[in-house]
Amino acid sequence: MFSKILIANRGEIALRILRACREMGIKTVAVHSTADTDAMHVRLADESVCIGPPSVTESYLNKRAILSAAAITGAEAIHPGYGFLSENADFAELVGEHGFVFIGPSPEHIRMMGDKIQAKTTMKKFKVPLVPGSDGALTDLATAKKVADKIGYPVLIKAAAGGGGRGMKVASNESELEEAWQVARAEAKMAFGNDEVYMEKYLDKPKHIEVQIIGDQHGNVLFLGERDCSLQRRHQKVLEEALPTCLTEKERNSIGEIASRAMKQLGYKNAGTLEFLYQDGHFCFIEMNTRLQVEHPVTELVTDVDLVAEQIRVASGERLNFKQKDIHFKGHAIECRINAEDPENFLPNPGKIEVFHSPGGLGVRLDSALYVGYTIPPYYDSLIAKLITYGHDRETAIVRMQRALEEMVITGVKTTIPLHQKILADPEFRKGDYTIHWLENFIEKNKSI
Ligand code: MV4
Repeated sequence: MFSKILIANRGEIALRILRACREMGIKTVAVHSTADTDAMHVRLADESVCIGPPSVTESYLNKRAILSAAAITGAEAIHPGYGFLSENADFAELVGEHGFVFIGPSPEHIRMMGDKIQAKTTMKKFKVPLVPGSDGALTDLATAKKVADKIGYPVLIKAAAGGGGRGMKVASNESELEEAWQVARAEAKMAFGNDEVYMEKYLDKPKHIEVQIIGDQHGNVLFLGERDCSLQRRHQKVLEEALPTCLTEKERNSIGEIASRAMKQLGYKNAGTLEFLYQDGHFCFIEMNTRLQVEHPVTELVTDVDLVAEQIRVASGERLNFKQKDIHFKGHAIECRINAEDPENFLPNPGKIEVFHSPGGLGVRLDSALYVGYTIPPYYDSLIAKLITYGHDRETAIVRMQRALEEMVITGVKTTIPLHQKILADPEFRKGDYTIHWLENFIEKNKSI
């Protein structure tokens, strides 16, 4: 096992990793920008190194500065958290070349899944169900038309280097196809420097269901259940749940077996998430995330597995602490992402925290790096807290979330707490059968009242 880990991140996820390290008896190194000198992750770490100015490109994305920090502190491994360098294959490779362990999958698997076409080709090979679409990249408009005729309109043109909703264009009929083709390619070229695109049938009312897996270096892969992440606004998740109540136990085990078998065949190591669209009882793989995700706590609460501890164990070469037969899904968990944003227009609202009262009690978890007197800098993501509740069923988790949100006090900055209260009180949300379009409609509807 490692004796010292460098955490190449900030905010709540840096604390999450620090806490796992502390419980495992591992020393921690924090890195920070000059804007984060007073940040909680710096205070809680055993050591800290300033890696650059506020701008992320010069600090949290500064590969050389992070590697230097690891070298001068004698860290043996680097945990990238999520965002920043977590899915940067070149960084994962550099980390290895410099004699450190990257706490995540291999650079090859990160690179493979970063290319959405390669990701789909790989999944197809391992018999994971896909959305009907082009077999690989589209080379020209004529082929695009043929594929669209075969699968039927509406279709989506997606960028191979895309993901997270960037570089996607819908065509409802043949006359819209040429423009969608041109625009998608031009946007992909601009955004990613790569104009490779592919086509999928457009699903009009799917749920976004993702499957959590983790693999060790001995060929073991665990399936840790699904999450329903359908509640998003502009491709930013707002509220997540585990397990999705739309799935029967049979469906859950079936997709779990498919995912873990595929990841075993691929030789995938560390934590990963397979993203699916789920519509009319069918799962269609769309993308894979090769990192720990923001919403991992809901999975931890329903499986009782410490995902970060397992990531560290498997990166050090140890075996997973659990066998599949040890995993028993229990209860229901919900996460509300609390952002320092105006709940009306979602504009970031950084500033100084005047009052902070943490909710608590049975079934309540708060992952946050906030403290009274802390000034949220304007340079980074606006996520300031993740409030997670657990109960023996969905209704209990919801009521507990409502109670916890009422207890929670944050003043000094505007937050998205009022939005969560509205969502949780909504009868349609309470039924639980929402799709990926529900939240944007809900926000629009609430504006006019
Ligand atoms: C789709 C889709 C409908 N049909 N693919 C958006 C982000 C990227 N991860 C994939 N996305 C979508 N792909 C097909 N074939 C609809 C979306 C989509 C979406 C997906 C998940 C969560 C929220 C979404 C919001 C809009 C569109």
